[in-house]
Amino acid sequence: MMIKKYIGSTTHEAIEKMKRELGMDAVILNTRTVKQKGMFGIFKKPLVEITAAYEMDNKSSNRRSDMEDIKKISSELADLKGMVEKISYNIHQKEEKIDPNLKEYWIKLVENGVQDTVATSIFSKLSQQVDLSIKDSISIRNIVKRVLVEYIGESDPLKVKDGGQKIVFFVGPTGVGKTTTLAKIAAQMVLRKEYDIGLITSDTYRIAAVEQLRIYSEILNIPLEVIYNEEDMYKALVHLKEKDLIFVDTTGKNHKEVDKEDELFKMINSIKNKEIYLVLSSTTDFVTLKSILNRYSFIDNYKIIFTKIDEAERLGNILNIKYLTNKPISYVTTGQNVPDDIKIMNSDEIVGSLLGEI
Ligand SMILES: Nc1nc2c(ncn2[C@@H]2O[C@H](COP(=O)(O)OP(=O)(O)OP(=O)(O)O)[C@@H](O)[C@H]2O)c(=O)[nH]1
Ligand SMILES: [Mg+2]
Repeated sequence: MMIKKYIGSTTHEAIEKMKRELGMDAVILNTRTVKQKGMFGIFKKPLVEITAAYEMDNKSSNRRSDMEDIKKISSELADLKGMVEKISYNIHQKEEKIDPNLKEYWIKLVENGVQDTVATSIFSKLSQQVDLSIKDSISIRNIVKRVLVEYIGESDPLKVKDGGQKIVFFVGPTGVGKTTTLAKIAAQMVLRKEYDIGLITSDTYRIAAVEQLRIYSEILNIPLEVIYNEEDMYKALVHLKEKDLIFVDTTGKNHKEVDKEDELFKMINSIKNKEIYLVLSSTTDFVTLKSILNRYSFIDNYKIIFTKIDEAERLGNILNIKYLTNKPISYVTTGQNVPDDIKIMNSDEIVGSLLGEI
């Protein structure tokens, strides 16, 4: 702290001088009157002297801005506290409505990313239908598992009727793993010599996309047709007419730009004996997934593949999305390796993970 004195003919004048030099942060320690110097000083009006204390290097203004920051942070903390209390109050209220026998399962599901509305709806129905109060805890656990497995449903993976042909489209958002997943399924079928397979790619948006599939077609020794428009598609189908399965890779699309009038969807629509896989990443949040599903809702018959479950923290979205769409979830993919990192969706395993058993 530094000390400085100011003299003025009035207190006001002395303070003004001090403020001009030291700003608003100086503190007045003392005020006193002093006689003017000189021979006739004795006859003159006395002057006012103030003693001011101040901090060097604007420390005091820093301190003030620190104080402001602290005030801001504590008001934000208070807001956050309010929000957390509101959320936990809401969750608590929602929990309250759950049959006490099911509460621990409800909490597990919600902790694992199942929407609380979905968990509540499933368990409300269950407790309306079954008197759980007369069941022991092991039976309740088994009932809950059976019910959840039923909600997740059958995987309904790819099959071809003897002598038939299927044209299988992989559509979905950018970068979710459409091409890799197509390659995994194709490679496994080639390795098992199960079906005779051909590939088509309409993803000519990037040269690298065609090359990616060309590499797989060469390794697997299966033909690849590159198509640029709808007419090319019909030509490619002639070239591949003897194949049991024709896999079609498509360009990843920002779901906000998906339009059913796109040439791709018109072409898909014109094809018979098809299966459409909507490929979704397990790492996408629920709100975005919901919006993707809305955008693709004009396709009536699709199945779902969930990719990248190895990267997801929680698998709740599998149940959320099944509940929302009631479409089969056929495959889950578990890593980048072709062809190994893919499994037919196993509802027992998913439920085990949702209940924290795996
Ligand atoms: N961790 C993990 N990565 C995966 C999985 N499946 C695919 N990937 C990776 O995701 C990235 C994108 O895969 P692609 O198959 O090219 O995705 P895409 O949907 O065809 O992409 P676009 O054609 O660009 O829309 C690659 O690095 C893949 O190796 C998976 O199950 N787990
Ligand atoms: Mg691709």
